[in-house]
Amino acid sequence: MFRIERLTLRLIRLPLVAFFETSFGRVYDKTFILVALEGDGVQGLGECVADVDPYYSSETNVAAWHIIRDFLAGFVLGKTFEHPRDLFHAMKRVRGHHMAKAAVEMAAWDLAARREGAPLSALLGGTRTAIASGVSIGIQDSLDDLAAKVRQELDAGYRRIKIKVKPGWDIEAVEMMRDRFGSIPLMVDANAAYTIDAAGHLRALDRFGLMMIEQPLDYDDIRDHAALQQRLTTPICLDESIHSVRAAEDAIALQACRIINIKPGRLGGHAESIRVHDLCASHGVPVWHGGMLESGIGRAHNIHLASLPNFTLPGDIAASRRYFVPDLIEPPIDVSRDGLVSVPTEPGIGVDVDWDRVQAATTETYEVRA
Ligand code: OSB
Ligand code: MG
Repeated sequence: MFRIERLTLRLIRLPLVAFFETSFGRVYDKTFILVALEGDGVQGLGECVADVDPYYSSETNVAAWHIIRDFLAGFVLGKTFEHPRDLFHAMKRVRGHHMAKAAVEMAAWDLAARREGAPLSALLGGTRTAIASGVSIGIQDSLDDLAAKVRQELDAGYRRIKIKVKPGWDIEAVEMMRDRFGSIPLMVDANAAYTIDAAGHLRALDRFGLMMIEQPLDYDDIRDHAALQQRLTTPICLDESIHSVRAAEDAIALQACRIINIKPGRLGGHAESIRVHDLCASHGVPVWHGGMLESGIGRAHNIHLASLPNFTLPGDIAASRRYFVPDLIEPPIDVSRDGLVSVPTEPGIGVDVDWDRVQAATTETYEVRA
């Protein structure tokens, strides 16, 4: 049981170590909202994964700021909760805005875990002490640049390579990868860059033995993915389309995918993510944890969630140094030579925030008390 007495929003901007390009564009830095909730003398943190633009999802930082400040704050401030899993329901009157809700809900999980002196993974039902780590490599200027990046990540020990694809940067890129790197665990992510008319073209990927193709078709589509999966031997993994437990149920029922990517921001927080995780487990559908270029704070949340048993495939949870140097946490998150990231054992998310760095990177602040 805990009471939420204060909510603080910070808008933070950090330069990325290297640009990141997907089928919807290239980014050089990351702007996000850090949510802090305080109650019973304890603070919990959540990181909002909305972007500056509504390209991956319809949410943006500006929209999330508005939704949290003007609506969600009122549903949680001054309220006492039995358990952090109750927050998603408490914010139910607001339709959608899962990234905004998740940032608040996840801060409450951190707060509750710290209050109990337990690591977040224990509260979430995690069973692993370390998680298997993979990398997501963006579209590069040339195939040689891509090969150099892949070499570097394989040498670092990562257990799976994902490359971003789009029309014009797909078959040749995968072919180059197989030629140069052989049978490494490899997958592609299209971020909704194709339509069902490209089914014949995408079938050319089947001969490369990819682990999966992530979100080839539209961001809210289930039906065309089901039609496409019928025509591909490569398993489809859905990311953008799985915005709720119901969407996951629909996708499984319609056989629109064989694997699901879980991102708590997209689903509305840890509790909804656990529901999707459990649903998938009951249907024999493996899941893995996605990434949204999080700082060490959001990354720590992801690590704890990925310690649940049905996260059987390596996730997009890599070392801090791939994203931000310095990160907002000290020490940063690291990966072992054999591609594992340890689950923190200290209370809550279990990482130490460098508040001077947070302060230096903050461009706007808002605070409200119960
Ligand atoms: O589709 O998984 C995605 C980053 C931003 C938005 C969407 C996606 C991604 C990634 C990066 O693939 C994963 C990471 O390294 O954090
Ligand atoms: Mg994706």
